[in-house]
Formats: sequence, C-alpha cells, structure tokens
Amino acid sequence: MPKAVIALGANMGSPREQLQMAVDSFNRLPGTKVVDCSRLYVTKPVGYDNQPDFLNCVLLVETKLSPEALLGAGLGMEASMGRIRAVQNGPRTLDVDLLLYEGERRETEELDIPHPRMGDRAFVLAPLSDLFPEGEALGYAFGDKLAALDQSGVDVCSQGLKIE
Ligand code: PH2
Ligand code: MG
Ligand code: MG
Repeated sequence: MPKAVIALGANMGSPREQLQMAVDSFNRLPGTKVVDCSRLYVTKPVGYDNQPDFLNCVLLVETKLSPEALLGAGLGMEASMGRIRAVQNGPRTLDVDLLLYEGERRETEELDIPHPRMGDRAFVLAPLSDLFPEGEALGYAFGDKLAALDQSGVDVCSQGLKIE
C-alpha cells in the first residue's frame, strides 16, 4: 500500500482530544492504517500571532485511498470538529494537511504535494524527524531545511497520542 504523511494541528477547544480523534478517524478509513505517530509538540503560532499555542504532530499512514480522497477525508474531519475558516493562519479546532504521498506529486487548485510550506515550518519538520530521523521522508529531503530553521517555540509534550 502507498504511504502518506499527514500533519495535524489544533489550538481551540480541546486540542489533544481533537488530534486523538483525527488519528482514530484516519485509522478507521477504508483501506487505511495509521502506522506511526510523531511525538506531540506544543508550538508557538506562526503567521498570525494573537492566538493560543498549537499542538502539532505528524502521522505516517498506509492507504489505498488516492491523495485527493485522503485529503477529502481530512477536510471532513475538520468540518466535523466545527472548524470555521475566519482568519488565514488563525485559530482552529483541527487542521489536517496532506504533506507527502509516496510516488505522487500534485500542483492543482485542490492539492499541492509536497505541501508547499512544509519546508519553512519547524512545527512540521521537527515532528517529521521523529518518524524519519535520517532527514528524508518518502523521497523528500528535509534534514538541511530543519537544521536551518529556528526551533525555539517547538517543544515536545510529555504525553503523546495513541494509535489504536
Ligand atoms: N498552522 C498554520 C499557521 N500557523 N502555527 C503553528 N504553531 N502550528 C500550526 O499548525 C500552524 C501555525 C496554518 O495551517
Ligand atoms: Mg496547515
Ligand atoms: Mg490546512
């Protein structure tokens, strides 16, 4: 089965519970298994300051779903957790981003893979390096990018999420 990497983030409501629900929801999708989950990180907001800290993590899944179907399922989870898109980069109950999908690239209105901003974001690359300590994920090299980023404001939480 193809592998894919998904980033999760939340900073409204009960972020830990919402992220755990997203992990469980991905695990229950047809033809999809959550293989690994990074540690959970508490991170300072990037792009829009006046909002609470985020919880962020990254998942590795194996899936028979297409990239579009996988993203669609994630957007459905965002909607079911009451996400309202009020401010760009603003607070949210759940954000699901498809970062990478094995053997696939996209540059469409609907979907960009690799995710176009992932290489600038320590809150994405630090958890990604938990899953891929060698600094390369599904053909995407990120070790040098992570080393060049300021990683202050990206801290590991003592307790992570569970994969059922
Ligand atoms: N997501 C954003 C913008 N800024 N900052 C942090 N720390 N974590 C996020 O997940 C995040 C962000 C847009 O999706
Ligand atoms: Mg995002
Ligand atoms: Mg998003």
